[in-house]
Amino acid sequence: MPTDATSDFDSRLKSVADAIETTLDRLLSPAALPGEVVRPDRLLDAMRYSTLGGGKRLRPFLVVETARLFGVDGEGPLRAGAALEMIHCYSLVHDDLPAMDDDDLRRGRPTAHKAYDEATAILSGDALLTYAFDVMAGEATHADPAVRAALVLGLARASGLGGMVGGQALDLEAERATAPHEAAFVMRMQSMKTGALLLYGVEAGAILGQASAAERDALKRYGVALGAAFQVADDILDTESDAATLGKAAGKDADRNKATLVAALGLDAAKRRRDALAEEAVAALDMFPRDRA
Ligand code: GRG
Repeated sequence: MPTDATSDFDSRLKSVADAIETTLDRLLSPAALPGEVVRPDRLLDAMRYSTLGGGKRLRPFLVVETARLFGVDGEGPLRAGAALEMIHCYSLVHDDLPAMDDDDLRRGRPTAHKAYDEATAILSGDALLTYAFDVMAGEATHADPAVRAALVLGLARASGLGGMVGGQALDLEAERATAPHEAAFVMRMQSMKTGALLLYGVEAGAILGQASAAERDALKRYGVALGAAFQVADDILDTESDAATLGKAAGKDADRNKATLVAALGLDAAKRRRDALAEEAVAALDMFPRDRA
């Protein structure tokens, strides 16, 4: 039986996801391109394929709900959330490629390189990455250019060398190593690979809301703990679903030296770590009104 708090959370998540779907659909329509260019229809189609109609939209949810804490809503947070989701979707498209995870399915449908072809999948990821910055820097995201510059800088840092892409590179390198991975390394790598974009969702909302230094500090502690909890939870789900299927899905990953907290600590300790991180995240929000945070 859902409690009032969980059903309220679920209905907010659904309403933000719907608004983000509409925003992405509009931003990725042919009308968004300047009239003088020859429209690369197949590329645009592949970008829409990988972006629309799926996903929990958790990162945009963090942008929209954090901005809302400061009374900011409407077009700005939706554009910032959509830009962040474009980066997330590009990372999934590239992560699924044969050179990386070589996956056939994503969000219950064929992956982009299966539905189109490898070159189109690579280019659609590239175009989503660059278009995200176009959207974030646009005047409709915020009237103040200093706010837009802070949003763009934060997004670049979260998604690049010191964030998601760097974390992915460390993860691939770690898999090639033969020694088991220390929990501290796994946490640092995952804070870059997955945590950076989740944390940035919260930070973008705080930038749009022009939060105080103390508020940003609390939100950062929340975002760091949430990102870590999310990744441990994902590792736990992976382990449990591999154990349940015990065959095809597990077979593909069976001989990989995966850098996960489940591998470093064991399943029970990983579950305790996940629960402690979730509590830490909630406690970091103490200074905000409980009903909205
Ligand atoms: C290839 C540049 C590059 C980066 C890849 C984030 C990442 C780095 C790869 C994604 C692969 C993956 C499974 C990462 C673990 C984190 C995770 C569970 C991502 C999926 O995020 P969700 O659950 O997905 O928010 P939806 O589909 O709901 O958006």
